[in-house]
Amino acid sequence: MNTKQHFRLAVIPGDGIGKEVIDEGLRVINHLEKSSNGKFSFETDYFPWGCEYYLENGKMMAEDGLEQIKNHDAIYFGAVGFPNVPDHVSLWGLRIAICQGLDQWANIRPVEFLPGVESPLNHPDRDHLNWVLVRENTEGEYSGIGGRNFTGRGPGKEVAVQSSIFTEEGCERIIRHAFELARTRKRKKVTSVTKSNAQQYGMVLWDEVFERVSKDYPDVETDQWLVDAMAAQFVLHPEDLEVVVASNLLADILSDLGSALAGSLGIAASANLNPDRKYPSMFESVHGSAPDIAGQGIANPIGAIGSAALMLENLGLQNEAELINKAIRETTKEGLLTADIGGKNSTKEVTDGIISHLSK
Ligand code: GGG
Repeated sequence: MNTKQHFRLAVIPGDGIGKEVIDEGLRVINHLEKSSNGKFSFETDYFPWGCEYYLENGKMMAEDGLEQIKNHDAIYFGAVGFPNVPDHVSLWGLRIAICQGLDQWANIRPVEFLPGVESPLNHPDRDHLNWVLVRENTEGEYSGIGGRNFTGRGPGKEVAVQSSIFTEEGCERIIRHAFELARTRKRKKVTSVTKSNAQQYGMVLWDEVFERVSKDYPDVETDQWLVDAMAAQFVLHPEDLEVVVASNLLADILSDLGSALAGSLGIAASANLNPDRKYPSMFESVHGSAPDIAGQGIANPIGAIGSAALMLENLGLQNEAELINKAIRETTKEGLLTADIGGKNSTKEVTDGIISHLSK
């Protein structure tokens, strides 16, 4: 438990609706801080990194950006990407640069079904479903190793190579993290997902590590799936899911599927953890910058506010994190909803609703 009561946050609003939803999360944090009677306080340092910064400076973040944020207690991140910069440039230049540079190797993405939120999932126990994706966050398919056009075979014959890296240490630490997380949950179950019938080196190594590590956790139920079958399982038998651990790319895809089943990407929160606590962890909603709705005041703030709750929990403020999560559920239950989840409310109205429930 962190006993420090004054926290320095590095705030990176980023692009598009990232800027809008981060303001809402900070409003919630400010409210809790004011009501805490001095129990805890926050100091925020803003970093204007993102696509606008790129267009002015030729890079997504400052040259010494990691140095500037690495001594903060946590990083609160909006979203990255805008149509004026290629997506792979913006993603690698900011979000992945931070996750890899600060060794945030565990990306935790809970899938929550909220009361009053319509879901495409027709399931008798829908309101009680919840599971969590544990995403390996620094290697795998995101190794960044590869190249294009190196054969010199001429127009129309370009070749691209994209390599994945699976290290035994990298697999082991994320798989252990999933098992430890499962031990804190009701059902105590870990599902490992790969595509090891086709990816015969890295993902076979992953499977072997999973089988070895699982022997240290005899109290935790396990199963292993191929990702294609797991995608169907998400839709057909989500009640069988508890903690789902997978590689960088596979868990990214499955977490979008999970949040879409829960109603919208707009409600999905996430934490990029450095569990070793050598560097700060980073908290961000799962959704992207949504340029199509940016600036209209209609973005769903719940993903960012839920991410703020994960951040407070990580800083040792468990009660406040629970208060936020409860307030989110009460707000959706009473029908205060943005358009992505079938409502007509604005970003600010939903946050106001959440803040009003914090005080009740
Ligand atoms: N807040 C999340 C965000 O900005 N996501 C951008 C994105 O495209 N992420 C892809 C990934 O995490 O692999």
